[in-house]
Amino acid sequence: MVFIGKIVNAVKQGSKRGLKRTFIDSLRLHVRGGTGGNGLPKYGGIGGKGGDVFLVAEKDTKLKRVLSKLPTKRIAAGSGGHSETKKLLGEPGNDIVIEVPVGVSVFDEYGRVIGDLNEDQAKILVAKGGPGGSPLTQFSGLRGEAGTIILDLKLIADVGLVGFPNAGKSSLLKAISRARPKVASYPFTTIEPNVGVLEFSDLRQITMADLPGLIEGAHANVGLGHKFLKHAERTKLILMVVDVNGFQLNYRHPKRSALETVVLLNKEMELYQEDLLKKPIMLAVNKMDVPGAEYKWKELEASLKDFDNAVANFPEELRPLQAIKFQDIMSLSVQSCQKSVLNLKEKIRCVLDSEADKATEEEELKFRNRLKLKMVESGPKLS
Ligand SMILES: Nc1nc2c(ncn2[C@@H]2O[C@H](COP(=O)(O)OP(=O)(O)OP(=O)(O)O)[C@@H](O)[C@H]2O)c(=O)[nH]1
Ligand SMILES: [Mg+2]
Repeated sequence: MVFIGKIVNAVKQGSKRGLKRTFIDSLRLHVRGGTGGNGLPKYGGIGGKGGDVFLVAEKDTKLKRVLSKLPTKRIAAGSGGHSETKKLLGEPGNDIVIEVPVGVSVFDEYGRVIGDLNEDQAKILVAKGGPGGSPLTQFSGLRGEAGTIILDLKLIADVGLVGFPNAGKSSLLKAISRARPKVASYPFTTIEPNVGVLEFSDLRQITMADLPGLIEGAHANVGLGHKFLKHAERTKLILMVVDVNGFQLNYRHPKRSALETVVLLNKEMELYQEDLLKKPIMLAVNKMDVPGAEYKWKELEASLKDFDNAVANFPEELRPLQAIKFQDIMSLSVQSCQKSVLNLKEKIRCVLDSEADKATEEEELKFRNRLKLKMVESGPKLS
């Protein structure tokens, strides 16, 4: 109990830095393209172009490694060579290629998107080198582009686990994949996301990200805040995990029933980004092995059948504007019922497969409509 108190205090008192030290998911860099080399007016020589700065996505790297590889956060590509009598065309400046993890979005300092690096080896230009001196520039080489860029890493996983602390999210990932996240009986055990792979007998693989626990008030940066919810943005399915016994952070906080935790998670997700609620969301109610769980589950199940109504009866400050429409709701015991875990694994696959089918149908429909339109415009005229 004393330990829980310490953790909670550490989190509350803003010494979160200590907890989050190991995981970097955002990085600010200053990039500058090289200056173009000067031309040689006497002989019409053209200066070399300044080098460019690129980012390239690399499967196995981490933002932390990017930082440790760079000598400084100010990166400048090489300048172009000047035009010389012996070499009228100046040498181009050296490019710089920075390897970043797959899943990085790049923004400029005003928050405008420069590009997304969602696939291995995807490459974007972040600072163009200046042109070499030529008659257009009175033979002086021009400066390259320069500016601050922000790299923001969002994990790419098919499924994102969202829940209050201690609900058993990491235990589930451990039981369902080969990942070995830390599991413990105090809140905020997971302080950085982990990704595991669910393997099926037909070699199909589904990735699942275990995210740090959310608590009520996360939108106001309570606990670890909303920070990690951004990783749920790119998942195809959100799996909400709740403890059938509910949750209480400590004696100073209200005890929340399982239904209340579902509603509060609904609200926190909505406050983070309404669009998250448009994704397919499944609910897994865990710890069914504890005494009295069956009764609590029956009660919860009844309320979830008419979730809109259950939400409407909540006080305004806890109530989300929009109640989640769950794709599937199930109870399980990660710790003592392997069968329930396997059942969940299959259901996850079913939901993802039916989502993929829906997307394919939509694509086909769009394609057929485009084809029809073309036929009307340029096909044979039928009277
Ligand atoms: N009785 C019971 N305990 C469980 C079950 N699943 C997990 N636990 C226990 O619940 C505690 C919390 O489990 P975690 O997997 O660390 O929970 P979490 O949701 O990842 O927690 P945070 O990382 O703090 O957000 C651990 O002591 C687990 O052993 C279950 O099915 N039944
Ligand atoms: Mg955990």
